[in-house]
Amino acid sequence: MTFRSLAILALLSTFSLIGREKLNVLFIISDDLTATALGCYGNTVCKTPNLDQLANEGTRFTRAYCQATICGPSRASLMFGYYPYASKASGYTSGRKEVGPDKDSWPQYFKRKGYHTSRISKVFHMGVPPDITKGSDGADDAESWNEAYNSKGPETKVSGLSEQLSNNPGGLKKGTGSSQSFNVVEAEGDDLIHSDGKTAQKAIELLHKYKEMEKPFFLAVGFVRPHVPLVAPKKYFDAYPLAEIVLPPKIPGDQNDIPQNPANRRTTDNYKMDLNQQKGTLRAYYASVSFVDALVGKILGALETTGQRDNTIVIFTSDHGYHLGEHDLWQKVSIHEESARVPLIICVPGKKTAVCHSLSELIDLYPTVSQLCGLKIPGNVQGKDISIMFDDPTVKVRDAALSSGKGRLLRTEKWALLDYGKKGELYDMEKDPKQYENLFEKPEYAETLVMLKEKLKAKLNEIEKHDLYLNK
Ligand SMILES: [Ca+2]
Repeated sequence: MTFRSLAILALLSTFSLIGREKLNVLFIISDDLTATALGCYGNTVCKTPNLDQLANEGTRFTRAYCQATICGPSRASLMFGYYPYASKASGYTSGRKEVGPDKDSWPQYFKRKGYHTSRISKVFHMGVPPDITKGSDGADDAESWNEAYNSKGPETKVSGLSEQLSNNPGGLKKGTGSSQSFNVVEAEGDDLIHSDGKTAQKAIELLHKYKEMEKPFFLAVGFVRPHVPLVAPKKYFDAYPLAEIVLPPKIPGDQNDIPQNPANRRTTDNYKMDLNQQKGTLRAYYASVSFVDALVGKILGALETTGQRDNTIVIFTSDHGYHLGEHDLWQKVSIHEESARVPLIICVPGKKTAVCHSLSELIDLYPTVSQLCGLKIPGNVQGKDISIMFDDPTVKVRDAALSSGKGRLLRTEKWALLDYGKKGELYDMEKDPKQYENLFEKPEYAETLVMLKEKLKAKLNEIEKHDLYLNK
């Protein structure tokens, strides 16, 4: 071999190293999954061994918050890096038309920086179940991906034991239609009949393919469970006998100091659910969560067997939380803790395992993962780089987290202010982490309330002033 060909060979291997030296990103997002349902977040009934294992290997964030307690705006926010207030993205949108064609989404930015980006199923917003039964793109952003796949599934049209566990599915006020009722199917057959089963299978196929690829990958995998309808293979239901299901405690008068407004109307009373229906809903939700957990396990297994675990950042989260009967509330939209807090587990190669109690927001993912992958953080994104927390989980980057639904949540370490304009809720999260005693109208907390309202106002002003079209 001549000196020249040796030099070319060395140059080529350097180039291929540049590609593979960058960490890959495996981003897994579940739909409507509350942290309280996971074993690693303290649930003693719901079985989530694979996610518990991931938490043991990575950093588990205990105070991570979504920016909106509804699918569409939450996903638009985390995927484009803007608060819902700034982008005005709400409803059935990816966020693209609101932020404009010249802004990169999180994966699009990685794509422009040399990553191969791919999507499987619901990452940007999709209607569940309509977009799933059609196998359509939903409100996807095509510019973000090199390749994208939808996972068509039968949802409630599958054979199996079918039940409707809310007696008044369409009877709530506007905005809570039948797609949000508790339809349950204990499905016959295996995982692969379902949309999520197909999603995991496609993810495994791509991980095998990417093993040989020059470029690093950004693979986004979206599961649609435990979003309703609560359809999953029967074997996951069998793990939860109805008699073993325990509802959250029912405290007399618990609903009395919660303002009646659109944020808080998804109640047991409004859904007209008896005790067995409430337990049945919880059981079906747990079955759906265990289904997702098993599929996550399969994907992580493929990451391991293809030898890519050590050079891939793994992220697991959800678009928002969910109520499972706390305060007799169900579903999302509420800005109480169970609905606004999200599970967030991030496993970064080479970093120690940790539990991080510092406040963080889903909008922080875009800048943080950019930083971890050695990419300059775009100046226009509104989240914060929290990558330092992987070296020291006690570091605090934020003094408050902000979320929104039909109202706004300002969450500091000690306080939760749920602001609905004139009315509101105030909780001392150190003394009352389950949010039973609303202090909003108590005179002795008037000063605290003023302090928190000013903090919220300052935060919102800061977001409004942040010009979307500067600093790119
Ligand atoms: Ca959702």
